[in-house]
Amino acid sequence: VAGQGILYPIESESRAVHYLDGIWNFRLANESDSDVGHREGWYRQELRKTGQTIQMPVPASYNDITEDKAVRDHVGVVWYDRTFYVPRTWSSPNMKIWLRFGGVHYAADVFVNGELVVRHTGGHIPFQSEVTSILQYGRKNLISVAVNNILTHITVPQGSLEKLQTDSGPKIVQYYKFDFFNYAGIHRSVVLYTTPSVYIDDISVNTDINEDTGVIKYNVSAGGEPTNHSTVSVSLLDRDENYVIRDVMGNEGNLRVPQAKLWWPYLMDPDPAYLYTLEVRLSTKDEVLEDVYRLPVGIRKLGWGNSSVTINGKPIYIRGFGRHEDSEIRGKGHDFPLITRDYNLIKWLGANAYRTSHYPYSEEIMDFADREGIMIIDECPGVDIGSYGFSAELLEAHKTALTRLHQRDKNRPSVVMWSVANEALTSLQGASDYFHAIADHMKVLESSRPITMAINALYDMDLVGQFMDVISFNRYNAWYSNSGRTDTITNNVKEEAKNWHKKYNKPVLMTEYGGDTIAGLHLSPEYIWSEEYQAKLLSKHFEAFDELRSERFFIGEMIWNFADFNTAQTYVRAGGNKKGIFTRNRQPKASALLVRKRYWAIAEELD
Ligand code: GCB
Repeated sequence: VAGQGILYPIESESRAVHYLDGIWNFRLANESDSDVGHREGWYRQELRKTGQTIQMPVPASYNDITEDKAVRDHVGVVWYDRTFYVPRTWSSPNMKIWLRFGGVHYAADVFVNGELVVRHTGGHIPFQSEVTSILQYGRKNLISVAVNNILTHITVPQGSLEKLQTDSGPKIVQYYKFDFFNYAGIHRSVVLYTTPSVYIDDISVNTDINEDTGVIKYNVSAGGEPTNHSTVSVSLLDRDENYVIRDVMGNEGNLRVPQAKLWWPYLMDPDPAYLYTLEVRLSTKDEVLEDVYRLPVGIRKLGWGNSSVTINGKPIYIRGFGRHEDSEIRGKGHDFPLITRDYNLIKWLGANAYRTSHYPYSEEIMDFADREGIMIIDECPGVDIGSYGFSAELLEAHKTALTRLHQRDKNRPSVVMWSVANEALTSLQGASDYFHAIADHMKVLESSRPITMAINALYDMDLVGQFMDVISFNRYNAWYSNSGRTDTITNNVKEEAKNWHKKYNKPVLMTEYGGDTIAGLHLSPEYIWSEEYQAKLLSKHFEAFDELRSERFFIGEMIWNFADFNTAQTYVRAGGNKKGIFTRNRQPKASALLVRKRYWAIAEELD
């Protein structure tokens, strides 16, 4: 449907991109009167004229930038603004200008030159608005953004607002059950970009393999006012930019690529992550410019059954972890040096996969996965769903979150599974109908990837595994249960995996296990919170996995977590969650070396 696309803003001969990242002005709205800025019209003029502002980087979470607890722990609305210029040359009846946000947590109201241009809810997904008629060309423009971090019983994820009696009177506090800090702000890039007035709104690709021929099924939709005279043509280029297929007409069809180079995960092939480029052209017979968009395409085929998930016909064995978008100072803000180092560490470990626990990660992070051959279990923000009840409104919000995630990531070869939730309360009454509806929704959106969900209910209590294609389970043996008793791990893990398989007859994956570890704390014989303990805890799991690997249904292992990360303040967290095999600053703990040895050994054996 036209107007639904959210293609990544790329430059081309028909498109210019202008980043609005940098230092913006910033102001908190009063916690006890969150509406004050809206009511008083703070967006009608520069924020500094309505009160005192401070400088705030974009992209970044605002929480850890200052020395002020009121900023870190703020509940409700904050305001950002900046001014910018738009070149006079952008003013043309043949051009449209778009304002696009990669992600703002949690809800955003965006104003340009005092006019509301878009409202969006859902902290991890891009949104945009056409602003052609609102901009002032060759003159100064003002952009103002009100960001609200409040989570309720019907947001995804859920949270709860409660009143706390403090020494200075009652205060509203945000509570949530999930185990990561509710960072907020303009987390990803803000861009202005141009398209011709009739433009490529969306592209969908789906790939298949027929012997050694790759098949790319594509669909292009146009936006603006496409007339009968507008035509779509597509071409395919190989990695060296040679045309493989040229100028096929039509907005949908199948491209056949003889002797196709397939997209393989990291290490399953000496030349993993092969990407073609689909070059899409939309032209009209009028004066309007031709639009050109280039989309990377990996040709691969997924399959799944009762005991395996396959890629290009070969069963996959997942070796990876759960992660977070999290780092010092910037919180959940996008940062190229950080994500580049993360991928270097992932490859250094010999890992081949991770889960985007517990929300969609930035598009830039996903691009790396496509280019490096890292398989992604793409998780929607449905973490701890049901903690504050299941309701019809929640279900709608959850479906919307899945629709948008799918819309954004549907073309990515790296995405090998959708995860519809993490640790929902799946043994509660109500969970069954709820997740039946969620699974149906996902299957309508798409049927070419398996769906899963990270479950922590006990296998005999769970009500929803029946709706999934792959059973993922999280379990903290010798941490939350039997702390200190690493001698209970191996058997428990083996038994549990087998029981899940017995119950549902589906492939089984362990998506979380681990223990908190303070880097530099050494206690021997191993004792909880020490580096020695983490290494022992992981190695006891490895013993279970090695035995399970001979059982065909067990398809992978994921450590919790890749790196330490920040959480809400509680007495079970020492400066955040410390279950990383890397510190928050991405330096290895002893366990990282152990994992590296294991993942490379498995790669050599299986890939
Ligand atoms: C879990 C959650 C994850 C937590 C982890 C922990 O089960 O899925 O979000 O961080 O446990 O460390 O407690």
